[in-house]
Amino acid sequence: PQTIYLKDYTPAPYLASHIALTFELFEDRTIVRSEVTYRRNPASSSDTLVLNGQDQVLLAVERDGAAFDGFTLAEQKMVIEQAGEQFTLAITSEIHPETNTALEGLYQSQGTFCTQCEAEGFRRITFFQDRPDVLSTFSVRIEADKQRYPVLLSNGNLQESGDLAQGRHFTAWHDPFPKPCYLFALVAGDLVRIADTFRTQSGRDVDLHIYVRKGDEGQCAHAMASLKKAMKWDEEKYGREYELDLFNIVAVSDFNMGAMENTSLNIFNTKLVLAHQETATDADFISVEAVIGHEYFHNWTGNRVTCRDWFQLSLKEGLTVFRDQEFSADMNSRAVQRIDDVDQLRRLQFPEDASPLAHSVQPDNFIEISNFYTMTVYEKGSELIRMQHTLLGADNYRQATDLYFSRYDGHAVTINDFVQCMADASGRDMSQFFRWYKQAGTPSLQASGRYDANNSRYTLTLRQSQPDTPGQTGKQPLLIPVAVGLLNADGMETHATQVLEMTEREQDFTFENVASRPVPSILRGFSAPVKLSTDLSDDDLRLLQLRDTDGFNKWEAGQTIALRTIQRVMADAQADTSQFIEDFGALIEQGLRKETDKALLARALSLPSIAVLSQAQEVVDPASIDQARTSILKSIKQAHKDALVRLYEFNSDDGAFSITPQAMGRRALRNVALELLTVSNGTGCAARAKAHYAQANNMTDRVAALSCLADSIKPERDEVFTDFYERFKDYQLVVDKWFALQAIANRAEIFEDFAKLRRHAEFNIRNPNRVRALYSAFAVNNPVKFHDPSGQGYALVRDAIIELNAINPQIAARQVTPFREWRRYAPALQSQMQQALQSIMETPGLSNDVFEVVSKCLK
Ligand code: B3K
Ligand code: ZN
Repeated sequence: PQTIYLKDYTPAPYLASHIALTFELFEDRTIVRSEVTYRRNPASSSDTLVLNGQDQVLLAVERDGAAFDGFTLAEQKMVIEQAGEQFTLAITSEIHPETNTALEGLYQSQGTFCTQCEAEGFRRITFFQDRPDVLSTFSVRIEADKQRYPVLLSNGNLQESGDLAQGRHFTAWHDPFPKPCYLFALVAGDLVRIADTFRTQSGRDVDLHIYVRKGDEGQCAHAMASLKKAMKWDEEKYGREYELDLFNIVAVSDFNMGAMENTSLNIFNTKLVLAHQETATDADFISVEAVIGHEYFHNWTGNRVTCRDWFQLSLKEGLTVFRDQEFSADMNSRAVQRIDDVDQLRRLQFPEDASPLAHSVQPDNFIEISNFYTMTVYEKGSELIRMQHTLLGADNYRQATDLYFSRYDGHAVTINDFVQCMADASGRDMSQFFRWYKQAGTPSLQASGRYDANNSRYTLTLRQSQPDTPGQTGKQPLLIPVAVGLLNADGMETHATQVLEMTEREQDFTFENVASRPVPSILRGFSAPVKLSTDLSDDDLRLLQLRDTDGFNKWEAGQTIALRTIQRVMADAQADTSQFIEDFGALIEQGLRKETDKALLARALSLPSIAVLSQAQEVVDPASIDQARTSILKSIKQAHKDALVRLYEFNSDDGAFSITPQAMGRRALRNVALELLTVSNGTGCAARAKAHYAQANNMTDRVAALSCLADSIKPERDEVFTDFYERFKDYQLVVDKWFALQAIANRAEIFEDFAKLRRHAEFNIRNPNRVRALYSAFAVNNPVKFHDPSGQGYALVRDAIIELNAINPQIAARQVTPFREWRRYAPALQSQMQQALQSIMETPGLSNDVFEVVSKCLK
């Protein structure tokens, strides 16, 4: 496998300002004809045209209308040397979507033809310069059987449609905005359409269509409402209007990731479109809204302004994640959104940054770009945009994005170009900030305070350090925005939030007019993606937990206290936790008051996850973390059972279902109470969870009940799981939940259960959602059993990776991530993880995708 380097970037030798495509879709083959006029690119010194092509049977090549063979075919490339100034190439090839299990390029999902071209799927459709800096307008003609495929869609506007001989028909599409081929899309199927319209700020009406399989049309209202909210939000917050007349969303069941922002024809995983209270949880509703927003926002950040090369992926992804997070914060609760986003960053990105797969947000090299759609590029990338927003302030940030859009609409640019807009609009020098894009690893930030009573002065000393990561040592200090406020001993805020700009390795910041020893609230809103450690005492943290004005830090203080408590118990099972348990009781009492923010309290009443706790361990042993964590949960239940019952009852359903943030908060709080009440897995617990399930009028409560029963060995477990399956077996997304909820069971029977699930008639290794429901749920959310000392957990994931390698390399490579931190585990686990990786490495016919991640893990 070949490594590709950012430093080797050169402009495309040829421009391709327009491409005309014709698709003839049949059951056993698809014929694709492309016609492109190539013109030498003045920015390039080369006259060798290199077209990428993969898994195609080449049928014919014509140059300027005559048969042509002046090319060589090598390694998925067609090369034409000394190709000339300007000429037209027409290429016809045969492809096989009906046997395409990689789900890249053109493929079929349950009888619907659909495409996925990002990053490099277009080369499986026709020979073309498959790189994001080649921008073309597209005309597309699609021909197919009319009865089987009444709906034929592509990007842009419908130009023409009509009937053909032999029961076939066609549509013709034109997309007037030049785009890279990774944004091309085609859909052909028998789908139903939900229609609505949106009037833009300038008064144009845009048709909005969502296409789903028959029977799913009742689950689209939330997606449609979310789309309209997103369109309005982008006008208000970024001044961005949608400029085509049509916006289509198509939902398909077989999809490698969440969704794809193809111009005016977004293709989605059904999981991120369909939502109804009976079948979708509150978390599902939230993610549908977020991802509908995310893909829509790409219209400007990604499509109208796109990436020069794939090293710039975070240009569109980091920025668009930031945009969707802010959209969600505006639509729901800002503090809750921030807590959930940071929690996700810590659970999933921090470990990546601490692993052999650590890479910078703008990577320097890759083997397979699909492996770089990572939490680092997306979520850390979003944190980098957020810091720029913090440093510039909202007004300058908006000026900078306006500048970015006006400067680069219709261009393929770099992250550097984006950051330069931040610099130009604000007059700030962003060069030190740019190091965030180039240095991998999560920085550590240490804070210690000194109070000088004589001068009423408080000095905060901050120290930063950057860990070494593969290929990177001796890193430079970063520009870190540290948002700090001060509280006095009574919990009053005496100094409002101030953003300290740290630029040195170690730096003092002084606060004047501090009348008494303060308690600092540091890194408010998680103003930078760092690991913070402070010299705050448990009492200081308790004060912050109760009185901080910053919702995020209030939660964070509680989490830090919990972390310290769990660590004490891990060090000594007899450690005194009485203070913690008592304080926890006071928190529970808060839930009995009407005015309490229930969503925030639900999060305050949740202990840090094993994934987060693992990061604080020198040598990770999930079983011992789980033991300590569970023993504290049991003590909480013992001490506060009555209060928890009251909390559960006080927050019981008030009748009509709704998805307002308040209603979601109430359900979350009640389900946290349920979880605490059922932690001991006894007879009473099972009965309580079963009753909760039986009374549920929505999926959130049903899933909560099932997850409380998952570890149980009581008969109620099977009763409820069986009922759930029977009730929802026609809903694929709910069957996914049924698989996942069993895969996360931390109980002795898990390996027999797992084997049964793997053989279940409804398990299908070709369907990525099902693979994620069974294998990712197990490996990521069942850390105790994945890391079972017997090695059975590792073995079953290893076998799946080997099997998937030949079916769907992208999905196979994803399944490797739970192994990446193998060196951090206790020796007995470590060597078994290493062996699993090694045996994957020895698999014949290893894909580039899997090769890259496994070889990097072992290095
Ligand atoms: N841009 C796509 C991701 C494509 C992944 C390709 N392997 C979805 C998104 O981030 O919006
Ligand atoms: Zn995206």
